Amino acid sequence: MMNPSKDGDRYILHDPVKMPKASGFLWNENMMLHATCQGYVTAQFMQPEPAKYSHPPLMEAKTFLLPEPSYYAHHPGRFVYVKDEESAQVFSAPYAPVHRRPDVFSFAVGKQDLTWQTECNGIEITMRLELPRTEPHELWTITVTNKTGDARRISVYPYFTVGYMSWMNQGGAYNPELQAVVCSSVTPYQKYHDYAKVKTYKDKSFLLAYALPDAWETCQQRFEGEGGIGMPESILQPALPCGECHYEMPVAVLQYRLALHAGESQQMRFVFGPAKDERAIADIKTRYADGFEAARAEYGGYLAQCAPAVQVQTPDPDLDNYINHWLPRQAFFHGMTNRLSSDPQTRNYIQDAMGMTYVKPEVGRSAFLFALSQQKRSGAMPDGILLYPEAELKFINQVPHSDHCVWLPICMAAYLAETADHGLLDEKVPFCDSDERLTVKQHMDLAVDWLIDDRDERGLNYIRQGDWNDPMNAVGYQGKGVSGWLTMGTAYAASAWADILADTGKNDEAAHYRAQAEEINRIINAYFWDGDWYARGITDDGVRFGVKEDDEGRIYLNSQSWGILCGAADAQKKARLMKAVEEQLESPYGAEMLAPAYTNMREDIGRLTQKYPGVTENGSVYNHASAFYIYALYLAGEEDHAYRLLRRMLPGADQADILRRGQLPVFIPNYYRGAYRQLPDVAGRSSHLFCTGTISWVYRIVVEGLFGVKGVGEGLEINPKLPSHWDRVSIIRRFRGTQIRIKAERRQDAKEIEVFCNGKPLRDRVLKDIREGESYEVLVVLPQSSVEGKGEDI
Ligand code: CEZ
Repeated sequence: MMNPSKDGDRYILHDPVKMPKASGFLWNENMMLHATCQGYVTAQFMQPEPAKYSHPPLMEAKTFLLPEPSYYAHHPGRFVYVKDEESAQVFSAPYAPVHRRPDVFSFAVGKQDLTWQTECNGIEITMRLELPRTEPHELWTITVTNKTGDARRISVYPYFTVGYMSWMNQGGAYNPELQAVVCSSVTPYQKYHDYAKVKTYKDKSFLLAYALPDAWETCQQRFEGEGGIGMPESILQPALPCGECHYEMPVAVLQYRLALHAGESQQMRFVFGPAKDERAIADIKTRYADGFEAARAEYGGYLAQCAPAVQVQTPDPDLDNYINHWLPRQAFFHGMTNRLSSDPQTRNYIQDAMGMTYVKPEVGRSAFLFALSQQKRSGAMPDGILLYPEAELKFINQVPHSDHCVWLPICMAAYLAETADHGLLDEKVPFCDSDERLTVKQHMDLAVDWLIDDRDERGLNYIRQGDWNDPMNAVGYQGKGVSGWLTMGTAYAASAWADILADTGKNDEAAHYRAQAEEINRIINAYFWDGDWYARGITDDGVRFGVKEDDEGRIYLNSQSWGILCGAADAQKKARLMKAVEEQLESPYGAEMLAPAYTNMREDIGRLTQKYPGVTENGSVYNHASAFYIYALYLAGEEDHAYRLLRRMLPGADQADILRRGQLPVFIPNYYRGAYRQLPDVAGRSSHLFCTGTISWVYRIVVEGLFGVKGVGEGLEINPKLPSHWDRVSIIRRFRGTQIRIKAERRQDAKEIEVFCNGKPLRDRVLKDIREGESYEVLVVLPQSSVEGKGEDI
């Protein structure tokens, strides 16, 4: 039985095995946590670098977020074993590690909590997980209910994995004063000067209980004995051994013997997390002693800061639910946490700031200023933004990419459209390598000029070891290779910047950048147009790729999307490239990033071609890239086509599709497996990675494209671009301090879009002089199948 049903802002899954990786995520200001329906959990917190308190069973390499999670028997998780004291039957909640099929099961993903319910043989366990606003504490409420008409004697064992903490020092013991299992470790290090950092770390993992346990165990091996994780020997004994753990793998497991009358329930509370020392654990115990309600209210207050730009009602309730609840939540998560990295990639940081524009614009504003304060005086942007003074560029940020300046004007344009806060451009900001403080406007000029200058004798942008596409590391490492996409990025950035300059009355400068964009577009068409679509780049050896002659990687989505966005593609080119995308890249799960996926290393392109076909950049339905294309389709006036692809970003609406993706529609993932024409059996599977630049673009698409409620200098432009099969929608638009209620409907007799506000026609479809607190009722009348506005700016 698989029935993910929506219940307001909560999705409920009723089967623990059909979509085993179905998951939800929770976060707060210092941690994030990803949990599956079966009870596996991946959690990390910042101190200030990402750290763990529930580790895998082997020492883990420090890396960035993996493209796809994999789960295995000893994967970190939070579970409850239950033993019937009379029959000795055992099951576990939510499902792993015993894997006994429950009689009743649900996994409910809410915006503020995750809840599992498992019933076996008349005993029901519900596990509810919440987080407080700032501290990395998991707040667990576990309720045990006897659903039968008879008295039952059972033992219940909350089992929280601690895993392999450290090769230098790890152990664990039950602390009776704290009523907690406390596992201790020393984060491994070798350089003496690291000691100063390590000694401040929260190197203890604790499981704190508010109900007195009858027994406990702290050593994984002693807990499991020969029975293994599926049937630990020690729970078959009357009592857990109450042992200590001395440089073995620690675990936190407690035993409660319960005698429950017919229908009786017992509730227990636990806190699980990292701590510096026992004193800190004692403080934590006091903090939550009166219950979790205060923490819940405080977290609710944090989430309430997320004020979505639109609330909608359309003929597609699942899409509504995503737009109204989950999209703003996912955007807020990205912008508030920077994906829990201390050196977010610059392009991610700036795009996440764009997403904040729609839910909490002041955070987006500060992020633009902060990013610009790390710009070089030359105009170049660094590969990552360092969020605290000692932070360092790590992983991919040590590889030079040349696209980071592109995102500044493009994303700032969205912020300015939303807020009309042109004062931002006059703020003075320093550089990372100079004390000079220049205005944001001057910083932006430098960024765009840097892009314009960073071109070869043909006028094409150097790619170095990557552009938006991280693993395209061999195209230009010799200093000659160029990127078609990035050249388009430069043209698009220059024209976005020209628009901003024109909006602030700087017409001459605007004309200069516009002319630059036009010239670059001419060059793009001369070097990259391949007859039916745009090529992706030219290698160090002068070989064009992403072209008809290529057996693999013949067509790349980004060069088509950005060929439209930058204005290089005329109507004929647009029509041709859209046809090519439809034929070669579109799949039932969205548009793929490239096709055919590479099956062999191309040494002149790089490690992208070594990735598994259909995975991440090698031809998956990479949602971030799909979002660029959808945005471009709205720009091109292709609303039906755009909606079709937008809808495919979300699992559903039908159950077969949800099953195939293996994910609930509570977030848009980084990608769905692609290479649909090569590997149809796995195509469509979700990556389950909920950190993705897709989100801010989907928000922009929803606001500017689908619902057409984009801010302009003087007010709100109203121009919905609904798919032709939608007859009506209603939108509540939160905008510049007020709420505007909009109803749009198709009418037989309508010839063109007409917009009325409080009964009066708005001729240019712009609602002006918006005053805070004033009420606005807008009616939009649309012709039967609107293709109005084709090719207009959005
Ligand atoms: O990371 C994303 C980046 O965060 O890949 C995007 C890029 O634009 C984003 O800034 C496209 O390349 O290093 C790798 O090979 C990884 O594939 C990362 O590039 C990737 C994801 O984490 C995996 O999808």
